[in-house]
Amino acid sequence: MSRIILAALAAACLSLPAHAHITLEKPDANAGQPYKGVLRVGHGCEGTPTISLSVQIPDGLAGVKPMPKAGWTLQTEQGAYPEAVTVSGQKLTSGTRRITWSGGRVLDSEYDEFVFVGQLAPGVSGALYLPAVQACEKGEQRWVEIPAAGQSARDLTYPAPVLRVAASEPKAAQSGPLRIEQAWSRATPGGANIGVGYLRVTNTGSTPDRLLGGATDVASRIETHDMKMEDGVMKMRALTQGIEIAPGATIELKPGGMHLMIVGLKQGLKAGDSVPATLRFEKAGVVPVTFNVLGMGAPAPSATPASEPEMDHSKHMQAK
Ligand SMILES: [Cu+2]
Repeated sequence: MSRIILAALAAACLSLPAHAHITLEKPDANAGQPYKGVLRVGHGCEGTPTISLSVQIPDGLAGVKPMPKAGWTLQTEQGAYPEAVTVSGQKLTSGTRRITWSGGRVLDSEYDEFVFVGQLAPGVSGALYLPAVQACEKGEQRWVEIPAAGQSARDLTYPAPVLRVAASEPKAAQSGPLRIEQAWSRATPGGANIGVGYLRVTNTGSTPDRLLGGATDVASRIETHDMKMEDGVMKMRALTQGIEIAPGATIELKPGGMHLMIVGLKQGLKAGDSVPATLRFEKAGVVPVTFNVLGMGAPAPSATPASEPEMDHSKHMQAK
């Protein structure tokens, strides 16, 4: 029994060299949001005390301010951003690109934290790396390695601290009284020439409108469709009259119900793709929209009941 626990502990230690690395306390953040970075230093270099820590600020992290530390000297390097970042209505074109805390002393047996605050640009997503250099009384450790494509940070000896940023929700498209939200699609299996489109439309006006279909460069056309039970079988049919949106109503196109059919795909849709398209309404006219492509069989981004029947696209492809 105790041998099993020891073995498990040993395995955990082997698979988690991260305890020795310089890491961010909060490795996940959201685009367009403020971020407080806490760099954690849990050891020195070869037993000698840490006397300085320098961290590079990645593109997409703007308006950075370091927190001073008693007993440490603070230095920053300023520089231009590759793209201006708007922070609370203010356009920032440059700011802190490197922070160095020096002159203090953290023993190898001690732990310390180095803190800054900043703002993540609205358009940023994915991994942001903050290469850090830890100088000690003897030597330095350069936490600057960035994993190559397909490589894990675990394979690296000195991985740079990483911040994983989740993309912000795309803003709702508003066209006159119509509000279009959460347009999404699903990855298509190889060879499929048909895809789906889902979204939510709210009519905030006082007259009804009608979604008639749409267009996109990646396919021949976009049709409005519905699902219907016929003799116990779920069947899909084209809604040739479109989909009416009554004043004040919200229509949700979702798996198992009314949906958009992206017909005649020129190439497969891959998870992570953004598909620009236009929707055509009877009154509002042509409205641009972007479909975020989720995984094959992904549920709607908003919580919808899981009991919805799946549509069968194979039949539909034969019926074209
Ligand atoms: Cu369909």
